[in-house]
Amino acid sequence: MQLNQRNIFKIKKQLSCPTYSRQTLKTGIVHIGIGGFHRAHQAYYLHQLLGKYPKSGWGICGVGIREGDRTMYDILKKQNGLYTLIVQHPNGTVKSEVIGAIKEMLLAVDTPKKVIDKMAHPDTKIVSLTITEGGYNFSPLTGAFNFDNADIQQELLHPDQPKTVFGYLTAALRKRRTKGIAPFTILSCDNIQHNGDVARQMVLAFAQKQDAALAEWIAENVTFPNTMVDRITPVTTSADIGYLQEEYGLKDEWPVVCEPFIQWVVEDKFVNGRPPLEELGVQFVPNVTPYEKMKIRLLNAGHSVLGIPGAVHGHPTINACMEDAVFAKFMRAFMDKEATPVLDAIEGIDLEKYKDSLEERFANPNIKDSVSRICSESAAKLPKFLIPTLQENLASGGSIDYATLILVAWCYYSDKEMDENNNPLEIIDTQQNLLHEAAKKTASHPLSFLEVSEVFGKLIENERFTKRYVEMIQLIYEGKGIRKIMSDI
Ligand code: CS2
Repeated sequence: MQLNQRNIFKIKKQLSCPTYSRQTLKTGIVHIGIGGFHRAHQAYYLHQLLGKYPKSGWGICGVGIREGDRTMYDILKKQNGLYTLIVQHPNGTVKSEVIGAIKEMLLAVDTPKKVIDKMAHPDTKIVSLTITEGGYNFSPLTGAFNFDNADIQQELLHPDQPKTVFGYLTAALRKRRTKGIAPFTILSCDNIQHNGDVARQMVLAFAQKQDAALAEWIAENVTFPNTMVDRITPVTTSADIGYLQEEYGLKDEWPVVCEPFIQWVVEDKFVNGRPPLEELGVQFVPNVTPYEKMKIRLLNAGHSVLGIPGAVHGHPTINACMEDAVFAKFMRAFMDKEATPVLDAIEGIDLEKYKDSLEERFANPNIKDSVSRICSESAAKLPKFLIPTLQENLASGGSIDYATLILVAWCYYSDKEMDENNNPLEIIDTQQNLLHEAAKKTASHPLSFLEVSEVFGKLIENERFTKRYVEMIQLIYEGKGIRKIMSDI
C-alpha cells in the first residue's frame, strides 16, 4: 500500500496517522531544506501541535532550493507530504507514526516564482532553515559573507532570479515590503553557534549589496531568533524502507529514523506570531547561547571525535565506536578535559549528567548512525564544532591532545581516502578535492593539511599546536594505528 492521503483511512488501522484535516491546513511556515533532520524534529513538533490545534494554521510548506532536492521533492509530492517517522529506542522498542505537518512541497529550481510568492504570502509567518553548516556562506577566517560565490554574484545582478537562500529571502521580503505585508521571522535551525545572529548578519550583508533600503527595512523589521535543535537522525537506509513494508505492508519511499530524545531551545522573538510550542516541551528562553554552545561543543563535536577516527579504524557506525572501550573512553576524555573547561555554566543544567546522557544516546544500538554521515561535510562542521575548543584551549594553556589527534586523523582520512584495512572510505565533502590535495603532501611537508586556511584559520601559526600535530602525524604515518595512538594519550 502506497503511503498517500487517499490511503490514510486504511493505514490508520495499523499506524498512528494525522488526526487533523490536511486539506484545509494553512501553511504558516515555509521551511527551506526538507531533509531527515527537519522531518524528525520541527515537522514532528508541528504535527503534534496540529493534533492539539487542528485549525491553528501552522502547517509547513517545504522548499527545496537545489537540484539535489529533487528526489525528496518527487517522493514527498507523490506521498502528499506524508512520511513515516520510525523512532528507535535503545531497548529495541520501535514506534512508528505517519507525520502530516508538511502540507505541500515546492522545488525552487523548477518554480522560482511560486517559491517567492509563497514566502511573500500573508499566511507565511515564519521562514525556517536547515541549510547545513556550510549554507551560511561565510568565511571561517574573517566571518564575512562570501561574495565570490558565483550564484551569489548572479543573483545580486538579477534580484528577480534568485539562486540561493539569500536571494529567495530578500526577494520575498522585498515583495512583502512593497505590498505592505508584515515581515516573517527567519528561524535558523542549523548547528551553528548564534545561528540566528549569523543568519541575520549574512542576510543583511547580502541585502546591503543588493538594495540598501531593503537591508535597512530588514534590519528594523525582521527578527532572527537563535535556536538550539537536537535529535539524532541517521541517514535512511533500504532496511528502514523494507521494515515498513514487512511490518505494515506500507510503501514509504523516504521514511525518517530517529532516536527518542528531542530538544528545541528557542529565543522568544518572533515578529509575526509563533506556534505555542511550549505546550509540547519546547523551551523558550531569553538567551540560547549557552545551550547552543553546550550542544555543539559536546554532542556535535563528540560525534566527530568518534566518527573521524572511527572511519579511519574501520568502525561503521557511532554505536560501534561506543562499543569499543578505547573510543568511548577517548570521547569522554575529550569532553571532560578539553570541551568542558571552556564551556560556560548553564543554570539548571548539570554538565556531567548531560555528558552521561550523550554517551547513552551515542551508544543506542538501534540508531546505527553511520560514521560517513558524521564525517560528511567535516570542512564545514569542524570549524564550528571542534576548532573553537582547540583555539580556546590554546589561549588558556589547556589540554589540546584530543582535538589535535582528531585533526591528524582527518588529515590521514583525507589523504588516503581508505581506512586502515585498505577499504575505501565513503567521503562526502564539497571540499574533498581541496582537502585531499593538501593532505597528500603530508609525507614530505607535515603541516600541509593545515594550510587550508578556509578551514583551519591561523592554527598553523601556533607553535604549541603544530609541534603536537607533527608528533601525532608521524605516529599515524608510521603505521602505529589510530586506535593505539588514542589509547596511549
Ligand atoms: C551530527 C548532527 O552532523 C553531525 O555531525 O553531529 O547531525 C547531530 O546528529 C544532530 O545535530 C543531533 O541533533
